Amino acid sequence: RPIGLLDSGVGGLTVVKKVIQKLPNESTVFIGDNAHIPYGDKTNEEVIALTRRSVKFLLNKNVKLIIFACNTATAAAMDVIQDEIKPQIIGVIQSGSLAAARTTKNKKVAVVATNVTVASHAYKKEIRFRDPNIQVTELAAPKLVPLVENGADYESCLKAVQESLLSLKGKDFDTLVLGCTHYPIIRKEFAETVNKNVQIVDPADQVAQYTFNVMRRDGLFSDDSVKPVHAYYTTGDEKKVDKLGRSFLNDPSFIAK
Ligand code: DGN
Repeated sequence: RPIGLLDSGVGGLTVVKKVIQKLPNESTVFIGDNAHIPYGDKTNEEVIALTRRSVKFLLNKNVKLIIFACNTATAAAMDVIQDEIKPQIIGVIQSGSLAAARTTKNKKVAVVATNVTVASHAYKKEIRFRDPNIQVTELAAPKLVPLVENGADYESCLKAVQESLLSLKGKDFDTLVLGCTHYPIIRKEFAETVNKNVQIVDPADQVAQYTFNVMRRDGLFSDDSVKPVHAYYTTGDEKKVDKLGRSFLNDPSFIAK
C-alpha cells in the first residue's frame, strides 16, 4: 500500500521528493489541488472542505498513511480530519517546529507562511511548546505561491522574496522556517535575501524522518522485493503541472493524471 500525500498545488512535491529519498522502497500517491489554489487565502472551513476531498481521494487509493504536504491544510484541517479517519495523518508543522527548535542558537526564529498558517499561530505554539524561551516571529508572504505555481523566473522570485521579507530587516533571528511547501522551490532566493548566518529550515527533511519513524513503529514498511510506483494527480491543468513537476523533481518522466 502506498503513502498518500496532498497539497493545494505543486509545493507538496518538495515533500514527496524527500520522502522518496528517505523511503526508497515505498510507493507514493500525490494529489495537488491546483484547481483551488491558493488555500492560504481561504477560510478555515473552506480549507477543511477541500482537504477532506483530497483525503477521500487518497483513501480510495488505499493509502496506509497520509502526509499533509501543505502547512495551510496542516494548520486548518489536520486535527479535524484525523478524528474522522483511521490512517495516521502526518503534518508538516510539528516536524518543522521540531527542526526549528533544534536549529536556533540565539532562540530567535522567523517563520514565513501563508495567511491561514500565520493566523493559526500553529508554528509559534509548536515551537514554544518545545522551548518556551524561543521568540517566534511569524510573517505571511501570500505573493510567493502564485509565482511558484506559474514557474516564474529567478529575478521575479528574488524581488518578491525581498519585498515579502522587508519587515524582518534588522531582526536578529538565526533560523528561518520555510512554512509553506512551495517555498523550498525558491530556497535560493530566500538564502540570497537573509543574512548569511541565518539557517534555513525546510520542514520536509524532518517530515521524511518522522514518517520513517512512524512506519517503523507501526510495521508499515513495504516489502523491498516490490518495485515502488509513484503516481501524481492534479485537479488542475495537467500539462502545466507536468512541466513544473519535471523541473522540481528533476524527473523527465514525471506525468500528472
Ligand atoms: N503549499 C501550501 C502550504 O504549505 O501552506 C500553501 C499553498 C497555498 O495554497 N497558498
